[in-house]
Amino acid sequence: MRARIVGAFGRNYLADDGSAVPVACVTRAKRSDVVCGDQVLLQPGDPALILQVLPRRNVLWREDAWRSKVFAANLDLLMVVTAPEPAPNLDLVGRALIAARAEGIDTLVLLNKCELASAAALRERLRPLQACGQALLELSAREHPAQALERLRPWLSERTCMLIGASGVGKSTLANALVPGLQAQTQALSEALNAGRHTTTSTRLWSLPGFPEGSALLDSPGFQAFGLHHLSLTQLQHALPELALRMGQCRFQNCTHRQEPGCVVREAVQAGQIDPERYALYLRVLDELLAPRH
Ligand SMILES: Nc1nc2c(ncn2[C@@H]2O[C@H](COP(=O)(O)OP(=O)(O)OP(=O)(O)O)[C@@H](O)[C@H]2O)c(=O)[nH]1
Ligand SMILES: [Mg+2]
Ligand SMILES: [Zn+2]
Repeated sequence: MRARIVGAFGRNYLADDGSAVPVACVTRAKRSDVVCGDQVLLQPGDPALILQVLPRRNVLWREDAWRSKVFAANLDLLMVVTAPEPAPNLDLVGRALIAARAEGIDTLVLLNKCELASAAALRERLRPLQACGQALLELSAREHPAQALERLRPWLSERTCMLIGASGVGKSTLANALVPGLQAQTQALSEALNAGRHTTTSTRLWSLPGFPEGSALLDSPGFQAFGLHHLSLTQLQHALPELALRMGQCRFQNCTHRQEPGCVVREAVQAGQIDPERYALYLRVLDELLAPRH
């Protein structure tokens, strides 16, 4: 029996096999990296047993010096959510975008809480990303949920779309605007685990009501770190649009854009054509790639 994983809680999973209610299932092994979005083969039972994970189209993951973590698989769109409050972390935003682009997953940046006066500063900081072609939408998930839905509609149709971002940026508020009733289903669990806080503790996949068949949304817990140790230098350079645009133009074919002579990337930084904050992000990730593994 074929099914799609829609919830992951340690060894316990929920899978959608086309019936009205998701089925509970487990893996045979104690540890596994089955994730939301995975297509699996199930052996019916109570709980059902995950026999096999079918080949993935793509997989979103992060890796630091000590461990790696898979977020989700088989995505069409990664929506990286940011907001003026709590204090935005553009390093995390940039890293999530790099991870998605390296896997060939389409990306969209969402500036949520756009009704706040403090959104102006964030809007300015995001301009360099837009200038090199990054798609970006402004929303107010809490104040204007219907408008948020209409702005996102063309992006979500017949795709599997994931919300990712720091804790408190409004991912679940937005998910609830897109999938009414979702809050009631997740809140009880979250409150039980977090003594009343609404923070999301596990990734869930929901089909989008009022959208064509095959439109799905994933909400995920906020994250604080996003290591990119697993990327190759070429993957990193292709995943940053500012660098990809200038591919092959430096004097040296294998230029790392750090201190080689005749480097068009450093020239562009000095000329103000590449944002210094984005170049600094590149250098930080580059240091991680080149660092020894443990
Ligand atoms: N002002 C304003 N507040 C918002 C908006 N959207 C969400 N919030 C508030 O931001 C806070 C955090 O929202 P959540 O949706 O729980 O954030 P989250 O990203 O899911 O957080 P985690 O689950 O911890 O990762 C809540 O108090 C929301 O009411 C918005 O558009 N404007
Ligand atoms: Mg949440
Ligand atoms: Zn260079």
